[in-house]
Amino acid sequence: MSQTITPELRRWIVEQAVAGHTPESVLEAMMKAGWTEQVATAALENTLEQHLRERAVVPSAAAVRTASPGVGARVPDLDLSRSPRQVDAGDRQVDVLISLAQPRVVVLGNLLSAEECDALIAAAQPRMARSLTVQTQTGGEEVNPDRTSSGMFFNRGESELIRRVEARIARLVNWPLENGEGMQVLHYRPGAEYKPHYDYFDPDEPGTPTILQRGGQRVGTVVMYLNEPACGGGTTFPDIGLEVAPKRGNAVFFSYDRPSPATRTLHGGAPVIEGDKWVATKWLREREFA
Ligand code: PD2
Ligand code: ZN
Repeated sequence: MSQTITPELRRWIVEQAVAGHTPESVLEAMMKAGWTEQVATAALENTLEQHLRERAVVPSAAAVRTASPGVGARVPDLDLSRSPRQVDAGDRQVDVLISLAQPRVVVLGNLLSAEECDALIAAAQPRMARSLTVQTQTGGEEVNPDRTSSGMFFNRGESELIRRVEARIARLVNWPLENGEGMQVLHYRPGAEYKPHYDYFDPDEPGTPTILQRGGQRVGTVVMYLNEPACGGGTTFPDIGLEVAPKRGNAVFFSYDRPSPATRTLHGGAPVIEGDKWVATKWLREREFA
């Protein structure tokens, strides 16, 4: 005898489970209704497993919106109360070159030494591939035509150098090291650019709930310049008319308390006109990025 598991039957099984009936009693009821034990058991297991998977994995878009950080949410930030000129980042005094309140953008000098920049490029070079961006349609990754650079990700804490830079950034912006994604290195050749975008994940994209399961939203970015292209390659913030010069060892930090264009954190990598450009980006999440 062939018995079909209809959507109505699935719904009924889930309702029984939610109402607190034991699987044994649901099985008994199904067998009374004419189901063979073997088929009823399979239908029950399959339906309840699927229900638990769906419930556990992906929250609804509305739930994601409610769970997103909002206006005034705590975000990474530098403490400039002691000095508007320098910040103690633990193992290094970092220069503050420009500090903007809204949007929160801080241009930093001397975040990395020349040796650290060179060592990051050397460690990244053998692992470079055409850059992927997180695909918010699906939660996967894909080659993005707006990003003509090549790139790689370091694993968090993977070497002494990476640990040192990660600890420095965590101290600098007062944000737990565990909330940082693995550092990304990008390499732009002449003509390559990164068109203006937001670094947060768009809550309206279907893949975003899956992405947010690991650490929540992005709430801050640190772009570090590892070398100096001969011409072009600044980091632009079109909404506020700011362009940050790519100077070796310098960096730009910005934060965003909600995943909205109202943060005015639209930014891009202007085309490199001559020479190469190397940057390292650290994205900071709301919670531990495990
Ligand atoms: O390389 C840049 O200047 C740049 C610009 C915009 C990097 C990023 N975004 C990024 O890595 O998110
Ligand atoms: Zn960006």
